[in-house]
Amino acid sequence: MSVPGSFAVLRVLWLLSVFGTVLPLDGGMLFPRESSFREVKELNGLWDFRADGSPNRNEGFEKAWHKRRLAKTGPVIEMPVPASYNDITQDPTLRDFIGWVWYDREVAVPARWISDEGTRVVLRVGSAHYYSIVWVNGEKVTEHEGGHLPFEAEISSLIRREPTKPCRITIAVNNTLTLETLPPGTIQYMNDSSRYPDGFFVQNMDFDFFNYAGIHRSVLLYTTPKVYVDDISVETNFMDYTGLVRYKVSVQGGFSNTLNITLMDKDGHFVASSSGSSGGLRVVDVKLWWPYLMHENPGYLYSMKVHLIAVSETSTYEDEYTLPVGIRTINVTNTQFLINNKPFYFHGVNKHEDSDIRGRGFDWPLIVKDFNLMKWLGVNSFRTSHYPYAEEILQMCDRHGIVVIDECPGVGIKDIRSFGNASLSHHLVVMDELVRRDKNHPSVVMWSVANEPASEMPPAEFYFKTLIEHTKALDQTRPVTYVTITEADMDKGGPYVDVVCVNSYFAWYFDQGRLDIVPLQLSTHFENWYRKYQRPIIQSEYGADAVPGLHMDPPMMFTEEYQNALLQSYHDVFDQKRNQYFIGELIWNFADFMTSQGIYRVVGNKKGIFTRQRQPKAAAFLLRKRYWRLANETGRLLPD
Ligand code: GCB
Repeated sequence: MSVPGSFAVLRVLWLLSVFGTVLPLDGGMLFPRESSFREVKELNGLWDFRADGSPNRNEGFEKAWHKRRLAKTGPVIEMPVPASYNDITQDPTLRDFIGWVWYDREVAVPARWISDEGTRVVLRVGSAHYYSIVWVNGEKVTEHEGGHLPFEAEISSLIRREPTKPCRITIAVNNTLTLETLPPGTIQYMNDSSRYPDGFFVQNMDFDFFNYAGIHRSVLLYTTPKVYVDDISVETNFMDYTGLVRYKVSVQGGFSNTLNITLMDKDGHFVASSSGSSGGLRVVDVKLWWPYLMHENPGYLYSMKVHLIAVSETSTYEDEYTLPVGIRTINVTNTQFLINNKPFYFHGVNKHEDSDIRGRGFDWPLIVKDFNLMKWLGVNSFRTSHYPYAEEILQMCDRHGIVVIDECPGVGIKDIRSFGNASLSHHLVVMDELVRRDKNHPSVVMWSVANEPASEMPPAEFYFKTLIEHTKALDQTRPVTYVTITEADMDKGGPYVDVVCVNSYFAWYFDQGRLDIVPLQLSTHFENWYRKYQRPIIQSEYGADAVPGLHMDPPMMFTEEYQNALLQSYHDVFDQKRNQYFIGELIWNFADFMTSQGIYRVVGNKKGIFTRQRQPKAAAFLLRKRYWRLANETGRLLPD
């Protein structure tokens, strides 16, 4: 993240220096894209489905449900994929189900994919929550721990074994959270037989959103040639009017090969080319990637075409993958967040992947609506609270110039037993998977390794130091943070983060109804953080629940007036600190969202400025006015 000196020096140093993104995982996880040499077949739609309601939730394994069609082993219902299964039926036991659920369907695989030995066929699940096991024709092909991130398995040889049969895909998914999952949870058995039936248990969690489960993103089959482009990493930089794209390509499948790299502009015109598995592309008259409202042409993307030819004694393999590339830099000083060396002020939102009926299931109409609402509001950024969002969402951010703080599912780490080695190892793997998936998105400007962990606990310091250092080693081009709420963090995690992201709920969880204390408490809070760490600060959450249509003046908690007044009292302090070290504000939350049932939530969390159905509350109009004003005051390109 160094600010460049002279272009020639920069170029040499930059090309010689160790590539900033080091990935310990086997293999890449490129988003499946069609090209002249790759095909994609979506397996979305209706799958057969059954929840394993047996007392130990293990009947499916005991009776090997994956060996036959699910419908042959018992009753099934139709289940849409992608979607959470929880809100699809009228059955409360399925909504609140804990344990294994089973999906299956048959697929007709194109004959050429089977007959052509030079074609690899890969089965990919965009995400399933939480633990998944996948079988093809009764044979296990992969398993994966963790929701929100993709996993895949090559199934070419398997489907060639019985070429005339349809291919049967079975996926078992378990949503149980334990002390070592991410997020963590505990299963509690209620053993008092005078109050609970035999075997009664509950899932406890320390986070504030419904633990939606099922196959949440697309299931795909895609092909590559036998020798193929497995992964691409790009890092970008610029000096004056010249951009640089440094790339690294990894090829799998053996054989000597030739790689040709071509960079094209948005109109498809040639810009630069190179060859070999790593190198640099020089872009004359570069068009930088700028955030929305910071430039008249935000989200500019080049296309980097990677073309592979591999020759063996008997065959020639050809592959092509085109990656969108935005050229931009990120730097952090003691007081500023710089994009392309200009100060960037985050005026944005926190979101959830959450909606009626679908739960956390991928849904294009919802995604496009949310982008339209964000642009209407004047939002230039969001945090993927509290887990990685779908890749298609990040691609939209790249195209529209919406800046992203990319958060892993490290939320609700509150129990001391969740700071052990097993938890840490898994958390490190999740960061590996997240960086591997999202490293090439220009919109992603910072990694968030956790939200509000119990950092006052003794093992937390080692845990977060390790996690943050690991993430910085994975990607030296982006800052790293974890989102904090407690003052205790000032002594613990603070030294390791590049940017202090702090949540607070003054006049809500504390000093309830006392809006008059916000200015004093908030400004003391900021001053303390800054004095201690000299790092820029983002208000990464603040807000108040408002039940839509509930009014009271003078304002009272839960009314639209109170939500507005609370936001306003925060804004006054933000404006005082904005020209010092305060670099951004992200409202909690963009929209109302579902939570577990409890006395603090009235059918979900109502801190949205939009309802769950995406209709505005009064706060949406307040925020819209503010964000457009901020865009005018902070977003203009400063003169060179
Ligand atoms: C927080 C959490 C978020 C909650 C929010 C709230 O601090 O990070 O997950 O939903 O507060 O509304 O309490």
